[in-house]
Amino acid sequence: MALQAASLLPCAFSLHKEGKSCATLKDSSLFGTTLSCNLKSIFTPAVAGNKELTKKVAVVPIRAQTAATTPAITQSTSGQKKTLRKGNVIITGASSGLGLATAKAIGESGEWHVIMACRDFLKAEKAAKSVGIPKENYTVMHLDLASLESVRQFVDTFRRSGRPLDALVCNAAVYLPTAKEPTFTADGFELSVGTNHLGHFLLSRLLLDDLKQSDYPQKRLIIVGSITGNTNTLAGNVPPKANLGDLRGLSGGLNSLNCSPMIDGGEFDGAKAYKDSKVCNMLTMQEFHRRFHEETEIAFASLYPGCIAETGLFRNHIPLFRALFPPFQKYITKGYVSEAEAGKRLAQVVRDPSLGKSGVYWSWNSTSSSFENQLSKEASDGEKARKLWEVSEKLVGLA
Ligand code: NDP
Ligand code: PMR
Repeated sequence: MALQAASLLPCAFSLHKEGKSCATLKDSSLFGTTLSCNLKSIFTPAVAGNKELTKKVAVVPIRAQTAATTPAITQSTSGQKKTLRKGNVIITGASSGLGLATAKAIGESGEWHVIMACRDFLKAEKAAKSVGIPKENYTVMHLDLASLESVRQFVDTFRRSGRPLDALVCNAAVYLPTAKEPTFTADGFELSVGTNHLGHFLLSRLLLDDLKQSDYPQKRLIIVGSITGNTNTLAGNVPPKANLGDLRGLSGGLNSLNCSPMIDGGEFDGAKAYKDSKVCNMLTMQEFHRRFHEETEIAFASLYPGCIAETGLFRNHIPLFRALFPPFQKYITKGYVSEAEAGKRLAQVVRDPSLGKSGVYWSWNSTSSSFENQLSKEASDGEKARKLWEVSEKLVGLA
């Protein structure tokens, strides 16, 4: 990440490579923040492992079929599994942005069936049609991550469909940077953490059993993270910074009644709540890896797909931000990626044999090569991941 961030440094910033390393960004009403940071300290902790992966997972021939019912497995003479069916992937929030672009990249191949898990059924159907995913390659299923009941219903509906589950992509998110007051999920959790983390936590915990049962050669559970939750990067140092503290707000239920709506117990801040939720996403992926990878052979992964500056994620930001954010990312930070490119990147994490390593936070360099990135201290804190897991289990009714 450090390398990536360093290569993205805006030329307009005052940057001294030697002596006092310091980049100062003047306050900008466009981006609503003043950032004065010591680049050396930001970049030093992160060592970008910008290298091609060496571990190759056995590539297994997959022949497309139109129906995905009972899997047909045969054993080859070499002892390798062969499957004759399509893979099945659930993608949450596939009605726009990254989720839709990923559904398109995967759904048009003919080798996968995409279950688009979306809160707005009609919007998702129209979106799938508008990007031209062949209708035999996708199914829209209703899922509102801001309701634990809806998550449970979704899992039931999916199981009734009779499809095996080979990959799950936790992609949906809300970002509420201009909210003055918190809003809440059906279960009374602050909306960003409730949707982005707790809804996905319950979903992935319930669907773990389904993934375990899959006979597909590569089983994957992917939780989308972000650079802005990682304080070992320049982007992650733009205030307000992610910080889960001792999880006292989360332990209290994030409901603003007898506790704070923020994970760390502080005052409500919509932008921080989103970044905190991304830290939760990245910690959850690692805790899944620690608890289940060896036993299940499922690969757990997270990623930062690049700055997809034109998606619906910024729908609640002020219009001036929405107008200037894409050129800022394209020409100043050079962190911009199109939805289509980001969708291809996430699709790689779903199905590319070379990205099958578990416990990895993937990123891409400027030539679109993937590399195993380094998470911030907090986003890789094993003890915090364990505590987050236990508190989240209680909140979603699993413990
Ligand atoms: P979008 O707003 O385009 O996509 C978010 C999706 O989440 C939408 O389909 C939305 O549904 C869905 N969603 C929101 N709330 C719920 C809910 N309660 N239940 C079910 N689905 C819901 O944003 P992006 O494509 O940018 O974001 C996708 C992921 O990428 C997020 O995890 C985000 O954190 C991550 N990301 C984005 C970056 C960027 O630069 N844009 C950078 C790094 C990571 P609907 O269409 O109905 O609104
Ligand atoms: Mg950021 C290396 C530079 C870099 C990158 C890759 C991003 C990505 N951002 C960078 C730098 C900066 N941003 C700088 C220097 C500033 C101050 C001017 C800045 C500001 C900024 C704002 C106000 N950036 C933002 C916002 C948002 O509201 C977005 C956000 O934080 O959403 C949570 C955002 C983002 N910047 C990114 C990315 C990927 C985002 C989008 C969201 C996300 O993390 O999912």
